[in-house]
This record gives sequence, C-alpha cells and structure tokens, in this order.
Amino acid sequence: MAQLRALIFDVDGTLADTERDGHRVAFNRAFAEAGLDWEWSIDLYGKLLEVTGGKERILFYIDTYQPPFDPPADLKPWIASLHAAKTRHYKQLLNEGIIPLRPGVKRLIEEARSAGMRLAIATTTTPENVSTLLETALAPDGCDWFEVIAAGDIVPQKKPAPDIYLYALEKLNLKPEECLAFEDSPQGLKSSLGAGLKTVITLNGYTRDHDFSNASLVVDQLGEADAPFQVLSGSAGEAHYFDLALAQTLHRSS
Ligand code: XBP
Ligand code: MG
Repeated sequence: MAQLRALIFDVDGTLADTERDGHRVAFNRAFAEAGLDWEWSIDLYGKLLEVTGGKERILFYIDTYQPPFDPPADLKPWIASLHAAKTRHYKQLLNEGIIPLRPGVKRLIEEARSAGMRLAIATTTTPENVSTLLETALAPDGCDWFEVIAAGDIVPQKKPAPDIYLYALEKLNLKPEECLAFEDSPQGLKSSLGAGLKTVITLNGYTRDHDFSNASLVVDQLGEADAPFQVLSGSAGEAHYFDLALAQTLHRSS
C-alpha cells in the first residue's frame, strides 16, 4: 500500500468561497468598464460555472445568451483583454480581504506542513489569482508552502479534463495513489478522478445539489474542533473535523 505523501488542493470553492462574491463580481465590473450591459446574476453565474475557465466562460455566455453578438475586435484577443480586466478587479477584491479561506483550510494546511506532507495546487484559475489569494488569506509567504502550483492555461484542457492534476502529479513526481485531492465541484471531481486520485469534496452554495457519489468523502466544510463538519456521504469515523489523521484513514481505505 502506497504512503500518503501529498495533498493536492483545488482553489475556487475549495480553499475559499471565491465564485459568487469574487469572480462573479469581478466579471461584472469588467463588463461595465468595457461599456457592456451584461450582468451575471447569482443564479445565472451558477449555470455558467458549468464551463470552467474565465475566458471559456465568457465565450460560452456570448454563444448561449448573447447571439448574435458583434465583438468590437477579433473575438479571441478581445475576450483575453476583457478577461485581463476581470483579473485586475478580482485581485483588487482579494486585496480588500473580503474573501477568507474556508473553515479548517488553514489549520489542515499548517498541520500537513508541520508533518512534512507535500502540498500542491491544481486549479483552472489564473496563476496570479492563486498567488494573491494565498498571500492575502493564508500567509505573506503562502505561495512557498506549496511545492507545485498548477494553474490556468498551462495544460491543453481545463477541468473536467484530468490534465491539470496529471501535470501536478508529474511535477511532484508522485503516483496518484500517493496523494489525496480536495475539490468542491463536479467538474473538479471528474478531473481528479480522471487522474486516478482519491478525492474529498467540501460542498458550497453552488455545488451542494450535485452528485458526488464517486468521492471518498463529502462534507459541508473541513470544520474545526469547535465547529464540526457535517458528513453528507462516506465515513469520517469518529472525526468531527478534517485533520491529517482522517486524510491518512481515507487514503488507506479502498
Ligand atoms: C474555478 C473556475 C475558474 C474561475 C475563474 O476553478 O472555473 O474559471 O471561476 O478563473 P477551480 P479565471 O475550481 O479549478 O479553481 O477567470 O482566472 O479563469
Ligand atoms: Mg473549484
């Protein structure tokens, strides 16, 4: 039986609840700045999350909700510059400190670090979004806590394809059976499972009604000693919150 050597974390929805009050707001600010009358409501954004990646999400929105849209320039570079403005607004929101890490995230990462567990990130979002979140919400040197930060356009296909997890595994030089992944979405779970990783799901407002039956454990949050998690599926034994001992137990179980 392989030893557990690394924890690999998704970012949006898993480390922090970034989508509704972060990414969505940043997209809307970029649209307004560009003189567009597009407004992504909380409900509409839930539907748009089906498509991962901000540039891909804008293209999907144009195709589905705005035809026939006549872009002011070539579509791809125009979307790229609109998306760059969105990234600027998103980082500004993070710098305002309005989006904290989810319960238990910092505690688990600190525990894993002290125990010598290797840490990695596998996300669809833009690399500078990840570093800004880690530096503002985790620790000023938070990026250095992760051996591999696999993010954005570095792989051919975004989640639900397994590419980003396979990339992280390759950089870690580890096999999937030596790692445990943390995700929040069906697209993320498909990606991590596709790379052969056992996966823990922490649900959020946008993902709580989805099917996660193939996950090793589904909880509402990682939880804290004084704020226990709720187990939605799988077994957490006697645990009331997610710690490294539970990660080891899940990793060992078939
Ligand atoms: C979530 C996503 C991302 C963000 C937007 O990624 O789908 O697209 O919503 O990020 P994950 P960008 O859960 O894998 O972290 O606009 O920077 O693409
Ligand atoms: Mg996610």
